[in-house]
Amino acid sequence: MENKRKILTLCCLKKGGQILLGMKKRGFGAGRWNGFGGKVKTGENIEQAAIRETQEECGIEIIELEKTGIVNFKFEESPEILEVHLFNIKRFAGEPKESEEMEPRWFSYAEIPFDSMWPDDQFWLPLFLEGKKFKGYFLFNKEGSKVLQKKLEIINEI
Ligand code: 8OG
Repeated sequence: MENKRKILTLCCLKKGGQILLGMKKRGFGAGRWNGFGGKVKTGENIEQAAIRETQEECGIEIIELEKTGIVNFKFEESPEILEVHLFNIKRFAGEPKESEEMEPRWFSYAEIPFDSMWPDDQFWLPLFLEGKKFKGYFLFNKEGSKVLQKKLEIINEI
């Protein structure tokens, strides 16, 4: 059977040795710290979706962003592939503020709460923090609590 593919965005912001994460308050991934993003809507491109979602979720206006990764996720026994385009926010305006969906907070790199994040993040987030570009594939169990298979490759260009 042909796998269905859903395109999503994920934006992360580094500043002064810290990373901004948001606690997802509702919906898919609720209770986990994550970057900002979501589904690409009809009529917008992937970058426009990334900018819109970040503004909606934490009030930050992205001025410049750079794609640094593409990661495909699949859940065991589901045909759907989530293709997540990961962006580094290079320039922005405004201050992070809480929204209905997310509660933002700055973390030093040593305090990143990996135990309360998607279980794949511990593998690729260190590469992101080092400024590397990468592509990856993660297969989760049905509940999304464990990584069953992983592929992660550093690349020069996306
Ligand atoms: O619109 P919604 O909030 O449902 O979008 C889901 C967000 O979660 C989107 O930003 C992409 C992101 N996301 C996944 N899977 C994973 C994952 O395994 N790790 C991380 N860090 N983010 C993920 O869809």
